Amino acid sequence: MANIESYLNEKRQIIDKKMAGYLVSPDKYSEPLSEAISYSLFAGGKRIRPILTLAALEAVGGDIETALPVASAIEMIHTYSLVHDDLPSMDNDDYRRGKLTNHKVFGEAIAILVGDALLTLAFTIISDSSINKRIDPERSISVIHELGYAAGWMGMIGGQASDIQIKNRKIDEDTLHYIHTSKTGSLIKASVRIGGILGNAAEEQLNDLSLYGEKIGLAFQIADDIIDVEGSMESVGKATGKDETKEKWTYPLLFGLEEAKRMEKILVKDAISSLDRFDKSADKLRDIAQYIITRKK
Ligand code: GRG
Repeated sequence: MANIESYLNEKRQIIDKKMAGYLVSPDKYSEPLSEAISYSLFAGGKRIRPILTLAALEAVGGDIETALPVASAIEMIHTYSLVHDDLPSMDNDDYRRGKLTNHKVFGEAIAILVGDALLTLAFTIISDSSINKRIDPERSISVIHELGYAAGWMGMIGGQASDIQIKNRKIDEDTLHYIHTSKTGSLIKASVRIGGILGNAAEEQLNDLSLYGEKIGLAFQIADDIIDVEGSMESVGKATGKDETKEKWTYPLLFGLEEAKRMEKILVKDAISSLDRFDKSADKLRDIAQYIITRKK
């Protein structure tokens, strides 16, 4: 756990460099949009999802160079979701990652297009065989399927839609569990699984990674809810205390802050236990699980 920050920093820089290489404007006409895309993509995100892909790949003994394009694409999908989530018709946020949100700077129409461009660019990168020379086509199709499923109606979009639809209504634990595991958990779980898939994981290993991904995915959103209660605009880089004012149901609101903290700890413990069959090669995954609930933003 001691050196997880330096591992995260090192991997963050590698991913940022890789992503920058994909953001070259095809022509002068598309330059204004690429400025808006870069604004959000390089606004200082933690890169936790692509790092999970790399760490899962390491756990099964793969070479991280193979996974960098796919990991970059995963971060693009995540950034798209944040840009759209901040829109006036969604969460209506003015700040994200410590900066004005995309639509506040470039306008709503451009922010929608930034999200669309990032989502489609992600799949363009993953399906480009000249970029992914070391990944066989069948494996690429598996990755595309994993991501389409996790980021779409069956995952992130489904959860986001429910989250919006139940606003201002009290919900039960099962519904909240569905929203958190879909809206946030699906992409996190897919990020881990994709690392395993790219590293040619055995079925048993992939099952263990799936369980790990599921547990940390939920823990991640509970931690996010807790940070919303305890953090400040300065420390988090976005408005805090919003969940309660909008009567959006969260774990701290439904169970109380202390119980939510107990639950995230249990999830992390279970996540780490699901890696029992792995040796030291999964230590980074174990450390990331702890980091997820100790982070301050
Ligand atoms: C398609 C119109 C349209 C909208 C999509 C899918 C969606 C809107 C939003 C996704 C839901 C969402 C934003 C979930 C919250 C997940 C979450 C905790 C985000 C913050 O992730 P971090 O902490 O952020 O990893 P950084 O900034 O570090 O990348």
